[in-house]
Amino acid sequence: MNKTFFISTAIDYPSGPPHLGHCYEKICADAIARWHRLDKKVHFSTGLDEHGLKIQRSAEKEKKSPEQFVEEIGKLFLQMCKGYNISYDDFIRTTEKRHEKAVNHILKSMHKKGDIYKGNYEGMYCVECENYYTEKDLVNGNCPVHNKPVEVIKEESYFFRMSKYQDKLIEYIKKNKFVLPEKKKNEILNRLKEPLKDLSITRTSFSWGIPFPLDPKHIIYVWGDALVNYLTTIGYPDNKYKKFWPANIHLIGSDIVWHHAVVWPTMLMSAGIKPPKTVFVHGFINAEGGVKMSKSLGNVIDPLEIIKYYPLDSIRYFLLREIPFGEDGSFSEVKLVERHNQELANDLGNLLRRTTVLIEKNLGGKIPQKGKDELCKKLNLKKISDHMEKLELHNALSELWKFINESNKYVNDKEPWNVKDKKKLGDILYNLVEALRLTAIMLKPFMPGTSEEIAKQLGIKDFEKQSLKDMRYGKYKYSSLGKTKVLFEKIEVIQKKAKMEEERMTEEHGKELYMEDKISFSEFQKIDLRVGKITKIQPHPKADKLYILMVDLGEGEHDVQLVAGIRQHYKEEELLGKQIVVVRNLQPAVLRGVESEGMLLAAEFKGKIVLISPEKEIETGAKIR
Ligand code: ME8
Repeated sequence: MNKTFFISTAIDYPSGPPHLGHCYEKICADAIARWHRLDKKVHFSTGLDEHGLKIQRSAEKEKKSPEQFVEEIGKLFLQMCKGYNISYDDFIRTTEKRHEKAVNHILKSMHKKGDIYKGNYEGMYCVECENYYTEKDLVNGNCPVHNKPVEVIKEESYFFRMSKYQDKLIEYIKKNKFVLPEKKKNEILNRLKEPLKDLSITRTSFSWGIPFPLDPKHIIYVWGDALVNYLTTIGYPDNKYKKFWPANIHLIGSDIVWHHAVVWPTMLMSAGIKPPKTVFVHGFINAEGGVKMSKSLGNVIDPLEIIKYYPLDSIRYFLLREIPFGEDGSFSEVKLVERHNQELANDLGNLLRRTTVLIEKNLGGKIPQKGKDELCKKLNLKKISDHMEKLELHNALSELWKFINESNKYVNDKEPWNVKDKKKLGDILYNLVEALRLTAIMLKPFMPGTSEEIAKQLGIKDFEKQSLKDMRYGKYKYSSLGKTKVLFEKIEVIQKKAKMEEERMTEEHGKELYMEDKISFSEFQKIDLRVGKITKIQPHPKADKLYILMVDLGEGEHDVQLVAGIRQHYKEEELLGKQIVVVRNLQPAVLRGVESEGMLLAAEFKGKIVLISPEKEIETGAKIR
């Protein structure tokens, strides 16, 4: 195995717990890494992007140091990787010393090239995406990605002469399969029709980052720090990094293409390092019904939660098979259960079960001798490999399932239960065992646990060593079956999670009696009521009954804006710091030109208005039940 392959995921912001989008990216990268491990030496990196203002502010809100904050949230990301069988070779954190060394080294190389100069930055910044914006980029004055107000920054800064590399970059993008899928490449080339601006790469107004080596009162811009992780993980600046560089694939989501397709390769060009071979942009995972996951809608899917309800490999299989790789998709429990029951329990599970039961019953568990290949020749390995090369993971799986279904058809056609001739029966069963072994090798990237379980039941020793070279009929010498059992139990209840939730509610709140004019408890539960703390008050410029309030709901990154008609009942100083009750999941509304992201609760009697507050101080964001 002299060939090498390096794949990375983005490194996640540990500003809150991981969501299914983070998990999806890692599962896809894991499948690709495991595929290439079948015939190459692979380095697969993932990790955490721990610096920057977004993290600093999230920590402040929790009254924790950034170090303590990232340590705690970081554990959840590690737990997710373990739970989903993510076979990373390195989990890199940008607060590590080795990373600081790599960042300093590359920035010094860029400086030596004359590509870093001091200036003043004046412009807008969105902390949520840690990104600079110009007036032209904004949508209704807000960040185009998060639809939230941007901050105006004016500070001394060092700049990277990114503009110098515009032509070279365009040529590189045009000549290579650098940005994939094709439509993302075209989007970037379109944006590059405008002159490229130099990039502000240092900040002075906060401290949570790596000091800029040439002027330590500056902190390196979080992206200038984060992108370098791809070199740190393979040993840069030590020469050994060249074993895995240029990276084969940086796998990322669609909101960070610019950083990877423009900022990163130009930084590398400046430092005299080759750009990566491919930046592959996967799609976004939405919640049930295609709705974007968001904290305010309360529909963020927690990977550590769903794994309590569904088998790990069923979730992996569903995500890899259901969503065409490179396109957006939705998580749906109904579809997951359908695929689990049909493709995993019926197609694959029954194939194994039928085969092993027939061997146990007729041959006392002893696997017969090799006969004539009537089945394995139907497995189109070339097609699966081509799909994997083209990163069509969903098509690779669907091709494999064609073979699994061919194998089921073979059982039905041959009717081994009616075959009396021992030699003939042995030939059929051997062919099925071989078909299952080849299937298990092909499943290694996608469903590693299931693949091992099949091999165990077939009594295959050293299965971890089997790879593409073993994808030949008759290559393995069997003895007897291992312990056999059902591979996938069917999930009888669709939306198992919803069902379990219903059971929990009945347990806690009793069984409901139906009355026409009443709402059910679950209907009531849809209203997300939270305790919030008023952090800022402004009179509405166009309405003298209204205040514009900023309210901290304990969501870490930002306060929500409410417009409330209480100006004639409360003075500003009575409100500041007060805890109130907020309806968090109300559709946003615009009141006299100002957006309100929720509603506060108040009692009203004959024109008198009194705010509803918790009886005692409690953590902001506490749920009202
Ligand atoms: O962007 N579906 O971190 P991040 C699929 N620290 N993928 C999603 C997703 C969703 N709903 N939401 C986010 C950062 N992602 C930076 C990266 S790399 C040098 C620095 C993807 O935690 C997102 O596109 O916001 C990105 O690839 C990854 O999750 C981490 O996002």
